[in-house]
Amino acid sequence: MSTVHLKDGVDNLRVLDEAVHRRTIAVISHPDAGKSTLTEALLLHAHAIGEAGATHGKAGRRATVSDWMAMEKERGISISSAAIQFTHRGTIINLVDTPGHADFSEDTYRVLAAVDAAIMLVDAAKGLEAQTMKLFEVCRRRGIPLITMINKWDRPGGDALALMDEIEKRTGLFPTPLTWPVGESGNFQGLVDCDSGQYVRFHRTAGGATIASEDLLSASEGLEIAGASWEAAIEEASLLREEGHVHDESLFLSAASTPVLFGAAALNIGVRQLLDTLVEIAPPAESRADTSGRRRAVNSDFSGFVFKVQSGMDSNHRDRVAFVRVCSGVFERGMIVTHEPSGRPFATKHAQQMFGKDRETVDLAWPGDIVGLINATALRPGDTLFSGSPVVYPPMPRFQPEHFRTARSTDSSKHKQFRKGIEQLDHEGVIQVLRSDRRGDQTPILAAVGPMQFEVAAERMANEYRAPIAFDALPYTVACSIDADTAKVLAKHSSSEVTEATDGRLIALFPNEWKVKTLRREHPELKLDSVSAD
Ligand SMILES: Nc1nc2c(ncn2[C@@H]2O[C@H](COP(=O)(O)OP(=O)(O)OP(=O)(O)O)[C@@H](O)[C@H]2O)c(=O)[nH]1
Ligand SMILES: [Mg+2]
Repeated sequence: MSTVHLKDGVDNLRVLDEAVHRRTIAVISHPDAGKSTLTEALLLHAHAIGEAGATHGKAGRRATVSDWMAMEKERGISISSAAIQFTHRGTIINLVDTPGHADFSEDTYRVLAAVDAAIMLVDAAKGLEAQTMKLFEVCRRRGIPLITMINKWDRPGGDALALMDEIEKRTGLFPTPLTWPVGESGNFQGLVDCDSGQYVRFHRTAGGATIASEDLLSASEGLEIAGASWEAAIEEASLLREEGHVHDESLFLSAASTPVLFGAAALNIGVRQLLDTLVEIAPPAESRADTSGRRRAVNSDFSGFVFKVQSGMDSNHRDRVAFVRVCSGVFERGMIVTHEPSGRPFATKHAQQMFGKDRETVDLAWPGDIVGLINATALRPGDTLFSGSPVVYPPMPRFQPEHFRTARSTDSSKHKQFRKGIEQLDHEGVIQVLRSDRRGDQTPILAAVGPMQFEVAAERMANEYRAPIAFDALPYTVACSIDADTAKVLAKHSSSEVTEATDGRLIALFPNEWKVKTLRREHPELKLDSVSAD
């Protein structure tokens, strides 16, 4: 293992240099827009995999590196975010494919706390769908620069100019196309490179498994080959250019404009252009604000924070992985850092680089990188790790759960496994585990953002912990954060239930909003706050 001494001026420069060559990016959108397919296509183009969809899904469906969970393969949807690192043109890209389904948005929100930019994927036929808008709002609040990719242009769908209008009207972002489609959606004949005016023609490959080779042709060749489609594309691209829709780095970085690219991820069209865009214009890893708003320079001592904890990624080892985003300094495997919440030293002996579910030992990591710390049982999402001067990064956003069920073991001989599994799901934090005096430890309450999280919990309990569970419905839809005095008052109200989260927070559950409103009116002194924190 090489040693890097940060006090040494030269190595300080090395950290800066490594940070400049890092991009940390999430792919976000409504379900099914093609995030996992695009992730796979980016890997293919960066030569990180030889063939797209090589790991097969159910019923011959194309599978992807990022959808590694059995349930993801079976259902063809992403359930859990997956981090992947690859290199393109000397730049290291840490890409996180996120689940689009609203039930899993807690995971996606956490990822957005850990990245420096995002690719907002838009299905050409559907435009800006509901969940895309929600995630866009999160990006806006956090000031995350967005690159827009209009996907599935091979299918009949929307009109390119109308999509630009929609983006501008609904997000307020000024769209600045970097590529423009030749041919209407459903008749994809290639791209105009808006900067050079060249025609990019693609040769499709069988099933989109390999890179679609491309020819870079002149405008006159474009006219010769694509005729009226070329003319229409040039006319539209010129119109936008005249109206000032031209990429401006500072507007993009301040999240005022969004570069737009067109493509078809499943056919690998427009993917190389996106990859180049990530290298050329996406922001590198930079200083990050701590809880007080102070920014810790990338070349100061090591610091990072946990944004995700996941177990069961490797069925042979049954271990758990804490994903750490490196914010400053150099991470050296084996280094002893401070675990900020406990103030205890933490040894980083088992550190790995993730590639979907595959991984390899990582000895050094730099600002922007995502490191998997294995079996780091003390780590929870949101925890800061540092060496040298102390720092605390903001906590992870927390969601308002709206679905509540009790979980019980259906196999009494599996009591230990049941406890262990529930505890692990609680530590991961995408489902919250609440305990109530009325029920005891045997039947914890699981609180979720969406009902699909229960299905995932049941499947994981059965498969990862060999502790099958059953749920019982609860008559609650609202959770409020309360204090001890409020708990005393609520104890007299049979329609609500006072519970305690593992971290000691008191949470009251109510059948509906109306009940909470009535209580507020009758007892204005009660503390009945939102559970969510953003
Ligand atoms: N025709 C066409 N189909 C595509 C394209 N990109 C993706 N698809 C298909 O769209 C479907 C959804 O793709 P995914 O990549 O799983 O979508 P996702 O955004 O990751 O979905 P979630 O993870 O569930 O949110 C799959 O059947 C893909 O093959 C494309 O460019 N053209
Ligand atoms: Mg997906």
